[in-house]
Amino acid sequence: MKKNKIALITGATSGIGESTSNELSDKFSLILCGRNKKKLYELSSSLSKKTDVITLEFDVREKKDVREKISSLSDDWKNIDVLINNAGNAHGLDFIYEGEIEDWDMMIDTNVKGLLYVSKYVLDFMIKKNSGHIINIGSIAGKEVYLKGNIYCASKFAVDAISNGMRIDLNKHNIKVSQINPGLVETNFSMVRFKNDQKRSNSVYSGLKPLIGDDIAKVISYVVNCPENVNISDITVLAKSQASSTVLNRK
Ligand code: NDP
Ligand code: 8X3
Repeated sequence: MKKNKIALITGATSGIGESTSNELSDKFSLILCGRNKKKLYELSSSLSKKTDVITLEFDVREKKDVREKISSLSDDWKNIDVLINNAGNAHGLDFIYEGEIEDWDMMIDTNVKGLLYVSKYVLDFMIKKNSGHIINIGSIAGKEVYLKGNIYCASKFAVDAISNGMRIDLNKHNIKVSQINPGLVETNFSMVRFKNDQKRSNSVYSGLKPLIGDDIAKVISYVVNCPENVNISDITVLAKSQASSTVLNRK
């Protein structure tokens, strides 16, 4: 291995996950996970100039696939130091009485259950070696509920509870758990939420300077590179123009 630490990143194929993959390539060997085979190939080709990279292609909702892919890692690669649970999205922005059940399933299955499946199999390795660091990507939506945010907020509130629960249960196993809660970050997030409606997606960020994936990647890099005795347990990161989920200083 070119680098002596290993990070596994879910949702590495876009937005925050892609930026984080780039940012961590200086100090980590990388296990990049995603569903988009072409994008995984492109990322791995470019980053393998800087570090050792392998890719795992799976949908985090498919527990059998998650188990098979993670347990297929060679012993060297099972030695994961950092897990970044980033894969996730919002689907829809509707009053709860108008929401689509398929959107609800997608958010709960991906943001909550997917995060749990990946964590379960990676934790098997971390517990054995009595060390590790889990970074869960929460959201300001997991701290405040906003109009029509209902199920997306619920999924991120669940992540918040899971992060706290993990930190408590993993304490005796010498495993750090950190949660990073971004506010508005301009990625593919709104295009997914609004089902490729470019105009609606643009309106989320109009008149303000939102965060970008690289901003969050730098925070993640800081958190994972803290001294061994330091754990940043929970951090909310907002654009300067954002004061809360709904208070935004738009020009
Ligand atoms: P993007 O849409 O740009 O990236 C989402 C990533 O998650 C993609 O790589 C996507 O892969 C992957 N993903 C989604 N569903 C699955 C799945 N079922 N199985 C495997 N991978 C999946 O959005 P962001 O980068 O913004 O989002 C990353 C995380 O940050 C999410 O957890 C999101 O909730 C959180 N977040 C985002 C904020 C924002 O404003 N952008 C703010 C706060 C939190 P694919 O392309 O294959 O779908
Ligand atoms: C993404 C931020 O405010 O769109 O988690 O829910 S928000």
